[in-house]
Amino acid sequence: MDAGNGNGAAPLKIREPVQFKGVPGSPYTRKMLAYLRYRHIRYELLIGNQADSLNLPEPKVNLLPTFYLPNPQNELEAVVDSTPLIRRFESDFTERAAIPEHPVLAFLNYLIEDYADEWLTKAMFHYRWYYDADIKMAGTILPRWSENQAPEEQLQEMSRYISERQISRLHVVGSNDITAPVIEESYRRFLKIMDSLIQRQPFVLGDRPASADFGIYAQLTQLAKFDPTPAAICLEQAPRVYAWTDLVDDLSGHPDEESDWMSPESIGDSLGDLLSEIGRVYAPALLANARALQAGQAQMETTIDGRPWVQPIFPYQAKCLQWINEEYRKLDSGARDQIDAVLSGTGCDSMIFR
Ligand SMILES: N[C@@H](CCC(=O)N[C@@H](CS)C(=O)NCC(=O)O)C(=O)O
Repeated sequence: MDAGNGNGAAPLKIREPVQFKGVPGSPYTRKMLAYLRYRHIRYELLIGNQADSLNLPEPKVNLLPTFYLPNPQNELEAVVDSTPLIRRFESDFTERAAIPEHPVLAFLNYLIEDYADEWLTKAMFHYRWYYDADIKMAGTILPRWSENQAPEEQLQEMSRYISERQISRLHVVGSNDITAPVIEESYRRFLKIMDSLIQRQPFVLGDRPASADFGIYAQLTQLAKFDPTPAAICLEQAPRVYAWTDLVDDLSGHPDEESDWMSPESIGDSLGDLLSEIGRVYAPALLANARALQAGQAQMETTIDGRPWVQPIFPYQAKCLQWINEEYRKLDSGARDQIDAVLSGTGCDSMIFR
């Protein structure tokens, strides 16, 4: 009945071309596009309302990008969330892997990808909807990405609607007048760290790109390339990062030698500063969020980088903390010891529950 899939437990292998819905202003759409290009996986991107006429299923949570993939019954199902999606692609397509086999590198890749997806995106959303020049830019262009032929009046109405809605949601990611300096200084430190990292090696984990690169790139497609305030900062302070974002866009011609992953011995020197930045800002945010959720509070109040941080709790990010720990528990004791040594003193060690 279901193409020989027996008890129907496992989803069927992904078929090409893989269809998904997305827009250029969605960092996670860009993450998946660049990932698929590097992996040589054929895709069809359904932009804006192109998916509407295709009678495709709806996801449980409406997020972009939305992928349409076979379920165990060989029916198309709508699937969201780039991080697990990438793991599913990695298991169905083996050439040009974007997750290293070495367990220590794979764990660090997971952690850095998660930081990019969940923390760097705060800077992206903050800059876009906090400053007038950025609000004007996003308000003007976002509606045109999905309805470019609509009458001007309708576009202006959409622009007002989107801007008001997103500005009213700034607090959801923790952007407010109290946290703005924490977010902005963290963005500037990240740029500096990334600029010197990619001067030493082209990608986070060596000479070939990993999913962490696609996660970082995703936020930079907006921060460095679209929103005027953070783009000017990037151009001024980290031109190498500005250029890197263009390069990661299409790595279809980049070689994929197994020996191109960095050696685990050089992790401390290469990634120490980035891990310390993650430990400085993202670790306390995840921990305070999990504590507040557990205590049944609606809001978390903590100190990040020596300054107050207030934000409504974010149940998804409590899961992020659990998933980081699941990744850690998958490791054997030798790999755990290596991770412990690398994370020691970075602040990231506080995220691991032993
Ligand atoms: N964790 C998800 C996040 C996806 C996400 O948040 N997408 C945004 C657009 S970039 C979205 O669809 N937000 C819903 C909305 O704006 O209503 C992933 O990695 O794919």
